[in-house]
Amino acid sequence: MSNRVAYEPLTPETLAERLGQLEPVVSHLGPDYSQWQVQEIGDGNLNLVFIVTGSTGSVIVKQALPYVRLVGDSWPLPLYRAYYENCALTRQANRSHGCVPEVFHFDDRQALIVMEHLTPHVILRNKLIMGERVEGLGRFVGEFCARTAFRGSELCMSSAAKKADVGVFSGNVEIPAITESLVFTDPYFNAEMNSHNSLLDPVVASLRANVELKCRVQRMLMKFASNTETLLHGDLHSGSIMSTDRESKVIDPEFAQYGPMSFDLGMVTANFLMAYFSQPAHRAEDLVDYQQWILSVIGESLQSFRSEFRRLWGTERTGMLFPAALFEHQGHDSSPACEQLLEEINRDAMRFCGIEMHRRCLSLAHNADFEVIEDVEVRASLEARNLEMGAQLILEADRLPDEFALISMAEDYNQRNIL
Ligand code: SR1
Ligand code: MG
Repeated sequence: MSNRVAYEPLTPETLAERLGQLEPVVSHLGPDYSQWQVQEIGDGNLNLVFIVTGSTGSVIVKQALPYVRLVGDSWPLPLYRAYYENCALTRQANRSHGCVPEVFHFDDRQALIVMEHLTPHVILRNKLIMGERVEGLGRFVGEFCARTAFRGSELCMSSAAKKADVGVFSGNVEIPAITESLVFTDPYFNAEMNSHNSLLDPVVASLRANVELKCRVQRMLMKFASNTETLLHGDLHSGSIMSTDRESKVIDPEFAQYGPMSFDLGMVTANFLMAYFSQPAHRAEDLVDYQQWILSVIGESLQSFRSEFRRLWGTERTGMLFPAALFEHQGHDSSPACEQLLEEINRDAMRFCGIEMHRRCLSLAHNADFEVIEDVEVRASLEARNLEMGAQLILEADRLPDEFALISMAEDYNQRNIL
């Protein structure tokens, strides 16, 4: 498909003919495009996603739509977001090798990315709802977050290269605006696109009446919007991770933007906590052990983040920040500075975590962990634990020294009868 052809959404009927001459696609699927099988699998909020299978393999074709799919064409969204997603995939592939799908082809005009079909991987959120374990998950997540955070920052990059890249991503304004409102603002008032389980009304009213909480969240929004420490994935939840029983990959960085190093870590931790709190509705057998396993994933991801960050600090600190010239070359140990930074990242991650726990129950785009629970009373009792723990994380993150404290807080809320 030529870059000169005007944008047109693909369909299962037109895809093979439109992509049938593209060498990077043909080389994966085989030349006879009349034999390709095309299946639209997009169940996300924004895009078209197809699995295309030919005689010699399969690929994923992802195409942006000019509107928010979840809402419809009343909410337009620029096609150029596919360009930023492609930029993010390229950078993540370099910074965290083997952790994201390989890109085979990008078409700017068609807002289309052809990439590796991860198989037999499935969306991690579905595995968590089914009670399936993934070997090495915590370590994978922690290392991915540490490598992308560190290597995308001026701890590693030159000032000029990093600032040029901030410039590249600065054209992407609508996508951050979605997060700014849906994540940080809408949950805390009666916004138009919000919805929540009405049995949660008293809990929600108390959150929305808490001015200290709203101020703290707005302070975190200020960091999110103004701090350009590193290139974020921007939407790292369990629907943005695909896993087998022993391997994981991160997908869908269409919300990539420059932001604070703590953001991705906080978001993904929130999604593990929501998986944890929702479990009593998903299983009776193996409940205790499975919940413990999720907590161990949280613990391992936070520990792995720290240990990988420290390793990179020691081996790849080649950027403008904390240069060896100021520390090691003067005979001064820089590790206390690294520890201080890690403490700050952990504190902010816990606050972002609490905010994500709120938004997934209160604003647009709830998560399936709770949404698939049919009994609204059961669902409300589990969501209430999640909402209240989220508030404590936002307000008291500075009293939470490490993952052990986080895990015992989660165990405590998991026993509470709030409603
Ligand atoms: C309108 S987009 C809603 C949500 O979907 C994405 O996955 C992001 O989480 C976004 O906030
Ligand atoms: Mg997504």
